[in-house]
This record gives sequence, structure tokens and C-alpha cells, in this order.
Amino acid sequence: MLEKLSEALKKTTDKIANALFLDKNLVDTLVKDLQRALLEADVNVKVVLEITKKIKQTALDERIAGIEKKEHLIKLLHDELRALLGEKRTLALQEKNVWIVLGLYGQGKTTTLGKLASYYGKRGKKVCTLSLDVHRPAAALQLKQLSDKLKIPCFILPEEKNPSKIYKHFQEQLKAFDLVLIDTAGRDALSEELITELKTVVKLTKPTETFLVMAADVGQTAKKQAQAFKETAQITGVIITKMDSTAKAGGALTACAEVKAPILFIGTGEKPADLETFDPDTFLSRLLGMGDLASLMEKIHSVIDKDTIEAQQKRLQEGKFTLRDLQTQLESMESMGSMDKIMSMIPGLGKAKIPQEALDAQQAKVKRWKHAINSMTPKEIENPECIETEAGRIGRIAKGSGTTNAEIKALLKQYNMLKDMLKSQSSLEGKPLDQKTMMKFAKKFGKKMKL
Ligand SMILES: Nc1nc2c(ncn2[C@@H]2O[C@H](COP(=O)(O)OP(=O)(O)O)[C@@H](O)[C@H]2O)c(=O)[nH]1
Ligand SMILES: [Mg+2]
Repeated sequence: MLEKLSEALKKTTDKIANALFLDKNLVDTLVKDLQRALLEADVNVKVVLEITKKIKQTALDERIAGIEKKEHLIKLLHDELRALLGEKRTLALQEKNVWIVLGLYGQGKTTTLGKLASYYGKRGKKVCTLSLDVHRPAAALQLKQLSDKLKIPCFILPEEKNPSKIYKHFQEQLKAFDLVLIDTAGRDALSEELITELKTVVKLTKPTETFLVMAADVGQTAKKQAQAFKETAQITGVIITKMDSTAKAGGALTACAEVKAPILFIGTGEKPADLETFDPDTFLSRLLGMGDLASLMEKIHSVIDKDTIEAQQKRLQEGKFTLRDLQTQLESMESMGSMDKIMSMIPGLGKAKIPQEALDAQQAKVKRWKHAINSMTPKEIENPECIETEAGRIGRIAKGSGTTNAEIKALLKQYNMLKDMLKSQSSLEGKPLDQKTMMKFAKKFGKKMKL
């Protein structure tokens, strides 16, 4: 059920959560992937463009930065998708219930009635079915067979062509049930004849709920259908069937929301048990592969700790960059996963094909650097210059951390390089580091990382 869309949405939120910097290239890719996925699921083109435009605007808005931007983006994506799925309506049973299903041929009316009978029968309701589908004698028999299998009483008069007569014939007996499920005839299209028939049937049976049954594969035409049926009868809810057999269910789902026809159930297979109540919040959580918005937000924070980032940014803005900062940088890199993932996040390096051995080597190097920094004294960490100028320090650190003198020297070289780069950046710009500068910095950092 919408697996491809779900995959794409999960990937998009992952990319946002993992991105070091949301630069234009990354945003463009994100937006393109999102557009493709939504369009493939048959969501209306105009709607898709509107959503992706908003996402792009937020992503490239320089007034919001860092982790806040990610939160903004994830929340925006979540809220926009949620709005597409429409209002939530919870179905409440009354003491006596008469439910009728309307819809065109082959949409799944009869099958769905069986599903509803099974669902509420199992929950202790006294349920029966009644066929007012007078256009094909086989239709009544189909409902009878289905009901028999489920041990649900079923009322039919297969030879009778007038639905009103059938209803009146059983009217008294129906009173014994908590829930009467009424099947009706469809047509290939919503004709005058069908409209008149449905109006008569609805007037006579006085349903407490009137459901429109539509197959998910009708796609965007769901909007027109739902609208037309709404005008014929007071549709109280929509049941979308065959969710299992199309990748384009996004069309029907969003089209119903557009005409404010709340979806109450979805059919996910041919068997009586293949019916699910539709809750737009739960449905979206499933699509995004996350419990709720809060857990999505968590995803961002688990990648990078906000306080660390802020503290580091502040230090950088003040022109301070010690080995401790390098260590934090290295640690946050490690906690984000393997080096190739990190590389793919650094703008400009994403597409470079880096051999696996080189990546492994780089990762091992970073690990050893971290050991080395752990073996340093606070003085050495805050003023790394003293390591080079005061004899004996390099040897001591190397020995203490199980590294070599050459490795310590390489680490210091990397540190000096980054520090110089930062210095030149700050003096060049003459202002505190903003996100743009950080991005440039990341680019250079990536390029100069010796692989
Ligand atoms: N895969 C799948 N098939 C369904 C679903 N609901 C109905 N069908 C099939 O769709 C066809 C038409 O269903 P039916 O209930 O006879 O449609 P009706 O003409 O509206 O009464 C049948 O072959 C059903 O088995 C569903 O949720 N998933
Ligand atoms: Mg039928």
C-alpha cells in the first residue's frame, strides 16, 4: 500500500535529518525526489507543486538556520501531507444503525459490505445484510453467499426488480438488528437513472450513514465522483477499496479530502478481514515510517545535539578553534555514520566516487586522532601550538594513545589547516560565521581532507 511513496518520504526525512548543510543542491534534489514520488502516487500536479514550492522557500530562507531549519522543514512536510489527507471523522455507532453503500459498478460495494458485517459482527453487534441491487440477479446471490460464509443473516429477493418493494418486504424483520447493511446497484457512470434510484432508496431506508465506495485506482476522478454522489445523497463518508492493488492510491485519497468527503475505511484486499479504519494521522505516521511528529523531530536531534552545535558555532564566531572543537567535529561525524555517508553530505563531495578502502582508511585515521586527543592535557587541547614548540609532548601523546609521532604531526597539520581556513574566512568576511560561510568551510574542509 503506497510502499514506493512511503520509501521516498522516509528517504526525504532522513536526508533532511542527516544533512550537515541544506544547500541549494541538496534542496533541489530533495524537492525533485519528493515531486516524483508524489506524482507517481497520483497526487494532483498543482498540489504537488504548491507543497514543494513551500518546502523550497523554507529550505532556502536564510533567516532560519541550522537545526531550526530542519525542524521547520520536517514540520512543514508533515503538515502539508497531513492537510492532503483531509479531516478526520470517527464513526460512532448508535443504538440502531442503517448503513447504505453507494457507488459505481465493480468498485467493491458488495465486498465491502461483507467486510463491515464481519468487522462489526466480531465486535458483538447484531448485524444483517440486505440487497437492494436489482440490476443483476447474481448481485443479490453474491451478497447472500458472502453473508452465509460469515454467518450473518442476509435478506434478498433475487426475482424482485423494485428495490422499494424488497425493502418494505423485510422492513419489520430488519428492526431486530443493531446494524443493517444495505447493498445497492451501481452503473458504469452516474446516470440520471441511477441518481433517481439512489434518491428513492435513501429516502425510503433513511440510513444513519451513507457511504460512497470507490476503488483507489479511480485516481483523480475520485474528486468528481465524490462531488457528484454528494449532490445525489448525503454522503457521510467514503470507503476507498483496492488500496492493495495500485501504487496510485494517493490520487483518490487526496481528491476526497479536497471535496471534504471524509474517508472512513480503506479496503486492502479481497478477504473479509481486509478492511482498516482510516485515521489520517495514523496513516501519515505509517507513510513516514514514524510514530508522530515528535519522533520525527527526535530523529533530527539524535543526529546532532543542538547544544554542542551552538556552543561550537559560538566558539567559531569568536575565532576560537581548539583541538577540542576538532574532536567534537570528529565525534559528531562518527555518530552520523560511516564516512561515505558524511562525504555525501558535504556539498561538492557527494558525487565523488570514493573507493571503499580509502573511506575505511579515513575512518580509521579519524578514530586514532580521537584517541590521540584523549591523551592530551587540557593545556595541549586548548593551545595545541605548545605541542609543536615544546619538546617531548608529541612523543608522550603518541605513546599514551598507541599512535605514532607521524600521526600526531598529521593531526596537528589538519588542525592548523582548519584553523587557518577559519581565520581567513572570518577576517575576509569581517563578520561572524553565518551558515553560508559554514557551507563554504565545509566544502574546503571536504576537499582538503587528505584521502
Ligand atoms: N484487491 C482488492 N480487490 C477488491 C477489494 N474490494 C473489492 N475487490 C474486488 O473487486 C471486485 C468487485 O467487487 P464488488 O464488491 O463485486 O463490487 P461492486 O460492483 O461495487 O459490488 C471483486 O472482484 C472484489 O473481489 C479490495 O480492497 N482489494
Ligand atoms: Mg455489488
